[in-house]
Amino acid sequence: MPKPSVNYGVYLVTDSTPAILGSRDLCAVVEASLRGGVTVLQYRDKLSSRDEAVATARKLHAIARRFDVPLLINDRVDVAVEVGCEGVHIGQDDMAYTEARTLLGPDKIIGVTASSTQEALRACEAGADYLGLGTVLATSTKKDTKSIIGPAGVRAILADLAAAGHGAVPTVCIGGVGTSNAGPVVAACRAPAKALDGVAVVSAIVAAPDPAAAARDLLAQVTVAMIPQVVRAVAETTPLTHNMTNLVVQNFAANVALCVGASPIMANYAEEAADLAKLGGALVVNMGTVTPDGLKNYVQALKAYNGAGRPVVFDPVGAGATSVRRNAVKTLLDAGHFTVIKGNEGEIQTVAGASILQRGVDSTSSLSLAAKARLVASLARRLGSVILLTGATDLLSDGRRTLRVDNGHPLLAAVTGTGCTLGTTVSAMVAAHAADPLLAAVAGTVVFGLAAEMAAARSEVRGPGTFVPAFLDELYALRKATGDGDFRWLTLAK
Ligand code: 3NM
Ligand code: MG
Repeated sequence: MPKPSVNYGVYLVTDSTPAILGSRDLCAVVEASLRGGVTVLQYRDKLSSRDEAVATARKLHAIARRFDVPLLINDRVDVAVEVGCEGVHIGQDDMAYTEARTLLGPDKIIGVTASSTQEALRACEAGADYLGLGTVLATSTKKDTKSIIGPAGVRAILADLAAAGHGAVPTVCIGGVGTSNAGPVVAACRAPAKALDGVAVVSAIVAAPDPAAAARDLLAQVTVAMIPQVVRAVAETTPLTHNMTNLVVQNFAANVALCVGASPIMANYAEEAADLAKLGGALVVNMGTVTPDGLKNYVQALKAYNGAGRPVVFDPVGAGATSVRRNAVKTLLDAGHFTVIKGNEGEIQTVAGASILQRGVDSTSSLSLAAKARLVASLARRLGSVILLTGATDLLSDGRRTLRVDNGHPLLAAVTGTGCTLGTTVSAMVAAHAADPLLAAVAGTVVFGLAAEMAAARSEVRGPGTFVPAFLDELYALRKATGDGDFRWLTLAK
C-alpha cells in the first residue's frame, strides 16, 4: 500500500486525561470532531497500559477509516505496528526516526516534533513525512514543553526549511492554538517562501463543549488563512485555464482568467486537448451552449485531462432545463472524473439525479441551507469531486469537509456570465493548487465574491454596466495583494 496522502489542515491530537477529556467518551469526541472536518488524527495517550492503548487505537482506527482520515500514534511505535494504522508521531525524546522507520516500513507516515531549525532540518534529512512545530503558544495541556517559540519562531523555521530545500515537507504548528486564534496564528506563521499546512490542537477540540462545532470553526479559519497562498500560487505560476465554454462568455471569461493571473485559452476543438493537457493547467467544461458536436469534444477533452492527471471543472449550465442537457450531464459523468462541479441549486440537483439514474428533478425547489450542505457532501462523496453549489450563500464540499462562503453581491446576478467566469476562476486556483481542490475552490469563490463586494462599493459603480469593469479591476488588485490584510474582508462562515 502506498503512503496515504494526508491533509494536515485540522490535525486533532487526543488527550484522555480527566483535565481535558473530562468524563466524556474519547471515541464519541473523536467521531464528532471527524464529522466537523478534522483531517488527520493522532492518538496520544501517555498513561494507559499497552493492552488498553492497543484496544483504544483499534477503535479509533475503525472510526477514522469511516471518514478516510489517517490515524497516527504518538510515541508508541509498537502500538502502531500492532494496530496497523497509518503511522506515528515522535518527539525529540522518543524513539529515533531511523529506528521507527525500520519497525514501520517505508509506507507508514512518521511525523517528528521540532522546536528549532536544527531539529527541523535533521528530521527532514532523516526523511520525516511532516513536522509538528512548536510549542507555538503557551499551553497548559502539555506540562513538559521545552520552549515557546511563538509564531515568529515557527516563521523562522519555515524560512530555513525552504532555504534548505525542504519546502515541500508539510508542517503544522502545535500548542495553544484554538478557535480564538487559529486563523491569525496560521497567517502570522507564514514565511514568504513557506507556509504551514495546518494546525494541530488538543484542548480546542477534546475539551470543547461541542467538538464537531469546534472542528468546523477551526477548518473554516485554517481554510481562510490559506487562501492568500492559493491566490499567490496562481499569480506566480500563471497556470493555463483551457475553457471549452459557451458563446456568451468567451471574452468575459478570458478577461477574468487574466485578472486572477492565469493564462486563458478558449479552445473548443478537442483535438487540441491532449497537447494542452500537458501544460500543467486545468480544463473548464461549460455546457452553456451545448451541441452534439460540442458534447463529443467535451468528452474527448475530459478524457485527455483525466489521462494527464490534470484538473477538470464542470459547469453544467442549465442542466435541468432540457432533456438534451440532462443527457449531456449523464454522458459526461459516465465519461470521466471531474475535480470540481459548480452549479446553482437546480444544476447540482440535476447532476445528483443523473449520477444515480435518469429522473426528473424539480429545479425550482428551494432547499434549506442544511439540506444544501447534505446534498453537496453526499454528491461529493459519490462522485469523488468537490461540489460547489452557488447562491447567496455558496456551499462547497469534498465529502468530508463542507464549508460555506457568504461573499458576493447582487450585482453579480445582474450581469450575464458571472457564474461561468466563477468556473474559470476556480479552474485557475485548482490548476495552481491541485493538491487540495476544496481549498482551491474556496479560494476562487471567496476571491470572486470579495472582488464583487469591493467593486459594488466603488463610488463610480451605478449598475451592471459600470460594475463589470470595476469587478475586473478588483479581481486584478486582489491577485496583486501581498499582505494578509488585503484579505480582511473574508466572511467565510462556519
Ligand atoms: N505537543 P493544546 S504542545 C501535544 O510543543 C503537544 O510539541 C506540544 O495542546 C509540543 O492544543 C502539545 O491544548 C499540547 O494547547 C497542545
Ligand atoms: Mg512525545
